Amino acid sequence: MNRTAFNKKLAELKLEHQKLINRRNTPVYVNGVYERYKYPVLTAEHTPLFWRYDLNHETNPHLMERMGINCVFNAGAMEFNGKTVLLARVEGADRKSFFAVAESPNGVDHFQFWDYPVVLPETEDPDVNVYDMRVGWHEDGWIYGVFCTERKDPNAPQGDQSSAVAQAGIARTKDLIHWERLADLKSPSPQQRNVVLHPEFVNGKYAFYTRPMDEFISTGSGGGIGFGLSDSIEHAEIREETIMDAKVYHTVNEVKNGQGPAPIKTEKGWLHLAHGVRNTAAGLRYVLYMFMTDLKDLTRVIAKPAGFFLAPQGEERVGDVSNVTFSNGWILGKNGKVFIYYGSSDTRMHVATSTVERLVDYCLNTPPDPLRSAACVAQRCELIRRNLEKGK
Ligand code: M1P
Repeated sequence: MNRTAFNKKLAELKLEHQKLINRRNTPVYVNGVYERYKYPVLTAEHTPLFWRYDLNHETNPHLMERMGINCVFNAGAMEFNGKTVLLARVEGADRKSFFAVAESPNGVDHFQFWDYPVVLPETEDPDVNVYDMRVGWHEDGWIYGVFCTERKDPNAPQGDQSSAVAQAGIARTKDLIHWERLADLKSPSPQQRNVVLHPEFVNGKYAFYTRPMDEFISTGSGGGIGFGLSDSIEHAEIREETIMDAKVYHTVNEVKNGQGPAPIKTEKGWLHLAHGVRNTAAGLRYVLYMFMTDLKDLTRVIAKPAGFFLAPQGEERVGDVSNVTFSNGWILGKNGKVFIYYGSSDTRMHVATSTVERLVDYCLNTPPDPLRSAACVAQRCELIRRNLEKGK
């Protein structure tokens, strides 16, 4: 390509990219509990062109994408300097994930990545892959990022290039640019994923939601959302893990589950968003569900509506790992508005909005799972009877 053609093509690419960033997003009514939005808020195409292309005609005369981005998903979320920021999981064409900050003025569109991705320091045992950061302020004054760090299983038999060990990595920052890496969390479980730092001290200690697992994919005996305390954050160690929300046969979390973002404190209890995984003939299905815990005893579940809160729909169903919705970020905004960020099928990011009032109502007044078809029918008949008595 000569220089003129190169410049013309580059101008076209820039225009298309800018159009995508500036695209307005609109809410779509769903079910009264939340609004989904028409467009994903982040995709691989949202990443800056200068992350992917060599923009120099001399070294890249064909204007080829040199370092592709595969997908952008499972982002942590927080407010920072008056903006909504997502700590996105960006996966390169090389399969490695890294974190990058994208900010928006309103939380639903115009998300734009900062110029550089997060440069995350390593520990003495380097991470092979890092992903799914939960990010937020702790009352100790730091912003913490807790994420999954994955390394090859040192005990994998020769020739096995896929067995891995997952642990919780911890880093802290004040500006989302300079990060201090702390020691990985130690816990009684051989593997951990979906570990989340509670935003407040509990009995003067750091509190974590955990997800103990025997193996990398299957949780084995370790299923359920756990909870544990650590004296230190620099060398975090949980000696005792309490399972507070176990996996249950024939539910949306029969295979495994995991805490989503850090819970939101309300007058009636802590609001939790989590993902649950069930088996299907087509593979695992990941959906979001909610529950509430007691304000004093953080391990006591006080309400848990039956089934899923949000499940993959339309294009959300398809991607690198299809039939997945996964959330590790939400933000409590002004006037009790809640922005729920979720990844679909390990490919892109979406937003749904609700309010604390609606989410608490959903949790406290939606019937729990009665665990048997006959009991479910009885529940539904009761709703129908009440509605018909009111003349529909
Ligand atoms: O591929 C689906 C999800 O799988 C993992 O979640 P879990 O640990 O509950 O199985 C994570 O890798 C997550 O990022 C991914 O979306």
